[in-house]
Order: sequence, then structure tokens, then C-alpha cells
Amino acid sequence: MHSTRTSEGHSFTLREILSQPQVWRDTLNELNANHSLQMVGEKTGSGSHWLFVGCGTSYYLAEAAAASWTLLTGQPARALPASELLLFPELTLARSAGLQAVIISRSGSTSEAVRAARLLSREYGVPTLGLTCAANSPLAAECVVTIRLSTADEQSVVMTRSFTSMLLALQQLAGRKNAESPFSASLENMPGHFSKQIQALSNRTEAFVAGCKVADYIFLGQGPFHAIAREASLKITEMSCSYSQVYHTLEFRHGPKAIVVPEVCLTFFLSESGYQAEAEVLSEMKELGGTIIAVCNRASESVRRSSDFIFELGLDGPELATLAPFAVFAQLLGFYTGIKKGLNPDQPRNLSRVVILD
Ligand code: F1P
Repeated sequence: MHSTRTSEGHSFTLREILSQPQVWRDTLNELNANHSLQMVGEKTGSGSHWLFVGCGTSYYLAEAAAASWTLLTGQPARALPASELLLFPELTLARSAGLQAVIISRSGSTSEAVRAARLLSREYGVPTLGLTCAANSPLAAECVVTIRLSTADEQSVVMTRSFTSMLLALQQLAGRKNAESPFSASLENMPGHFSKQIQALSNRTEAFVAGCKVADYIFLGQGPFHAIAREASLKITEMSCSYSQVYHTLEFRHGPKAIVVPEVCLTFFLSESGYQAEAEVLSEMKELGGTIIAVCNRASESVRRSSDFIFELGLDGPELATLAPFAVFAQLLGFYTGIKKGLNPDQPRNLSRVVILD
């Protein structure tokens, strides 16, 4: 294993991570320019409840999208890994009347995702919307309509800008469903706001990782932020081969906190809706001796006092617009942890870019 020098010129994974604010701008502009969201909105208008489906990172994207969908449209939405549909269709598709499915796959070729799209449309008559970054994909061939984000595609094996860009596309689609929602307008401001912070965040994360002596990682989040915690856990495992666990923030008190020592790094993705309750857990875990990372939109004094590292976004807008920038921190933490361990995130151990089954 050869470590990758962390200067942007030498790692395409890092370059792609740092490209996200511009790619988000391009993605949102592309969606607005070709009116694809308007067309998709018209083709999916009959759905009364929604099912978001993916594998790996795309499954956690589905979780973030489902939470965003319900909060923005009021329509019930849930997320499933494609394998659950394939292995337990009676369990997962018991009520398919009025269901609208969204199948998410960066490559558009993941066997389970393509098979799930086929099962939904051909055997259950469920209308399917595909979301991918690839052209002419097998997924698109199975879906009624497909959104393709060309600028969000990436060379990296692990998903970074494809995750955040596809999430923003689905959030934007949800925002458009509710014309009164100010969400769509606020989402337009976020890339510019974060573009001023991302380089400094990258540098600070690199320095923090270099200086801390942790071996185990815990990621905590509630509501839509739980999906970001799940993605963060996968990122650090994929890029640094580290053990990590995920809990709903307040759940961590109910037993898992037994493991807290200084070598355990707890990352809190703090919501604004549940901030007070979540911040109390953060302070308690600091008192138990854990290494604390706070990822939030605005930090209170008690969070500042209790944290070893803080990323404060400071965005004026709805908290759902913070999900994508929060995920970028997780990508940077995973990347620099892999570098510190002498690994190469451009060639993650045991992984391939797409999982194709026989
Ligand atoms: C899904 C996925 C990725 C994972 C790896 C293998 O890909 O599981 O989440 O990081 O790249 O493929 P896709 O269906 O979104 O192309």
C-alpha cells in the first residue's frame, strides 16, 4: 500500500471532494436549465407515498432523500437497500398502491439496483424514477423516467460528489413539489456559501487527523442527519479501513456509551430541530473522556467548550440544506484518516467501483 500525497494534484478523490461546491452549482443549473425536474414532477405526480432505493452509499443517500422528501412535501417516504426488495418483496411491497419508487445508482449498473427497478416496474407495476450519473445505463432502461447528473460523475471508487449532488437533486425535486416552500431558493445560496469554507475545512481536518490518536469512530445523528452519520461511517471504513459505528444520537446513552475513552472519536452531526437534546449528549460524552467532533450549523458555547474539533457551517436557511456540506466533512475525515494510516483512498482495499453479480 502506497500512501497518496495529499496535495490536490495527486489524489483524484481529494480533487473531486474539493470540487463539490462548483459541481453543486453546475448540477442545480443543469436541472433548472433543462427543466428536467419539472418534467419529472409531472411524470411522478400521482405518487402518494415514496420509496427510495439504493446500495451502499446510494442506500444512505436514499435514507437522506426519504427524510428530506417527507419533511419538504408531507408525503410519507422510506428508504430500503435494493437487496431487501429482491429478497423480501412481500415484506417490503405489501402496500404498493399509490407507491412511487426512486432507484438511485451512480453507475446505473449495480446489479441489485437494476434488478430492483425491474421487479418494481414489471412485477408490481410501480412507476420508477431512476437517478444516476452515468449515460445510457441499464438502470435507465428499466425506469419510466431517469435523471442523469453528468457533471457529478467521478473517477473515485468511493462515492463523494455523486452522493451530495444526487441528494441535492432529490431535495430540489421535493422542494419543487411544494411551491410555497422557500427551500429551493435557499438551496441556490448554499454552494456559494460553502465554497468559501471548503479549503479551510480540508486543511483543518487534515491537521486534526494528523494530531489525534483515535482508533474507533462513532457517528451520531437524528432525523435526516442520521443518514449522514451512516454515510460518514461508510466513508471512514471504505477509505481508512477503520471500525466505526452509527447510532441515533440520544440512543448512544442507552448502552453504547460504555465504550467511551479518549481513543474513541465521536462525531455529532447536530440538527437545529433537536440541537439542545443532542448537544447535551455531546457534553456528557466529553465528560466521559471521548474525543469529540461537532458538525453543526451554529455552535453554542457549551458545544464549543466540549469539542475537540468543530465545523460550523453558518448557513442562513433551512437545516435540510446543511446535509450535503456536513457529508463533505465526513468525506474529508475518511480521506485524511486513510492517508494517515498509509492507505490510498484512490484505490480502497477490497472495493470495486460497481458491484456486478452473476
Ligand atoms: C453503489 C456502491 C457504492 C460503493 C462502491 C460500490 O454504487 O455500493 O456505494 O461505494 O462504489 O458501489 P452505485 O449503485 O451507486 O453505482
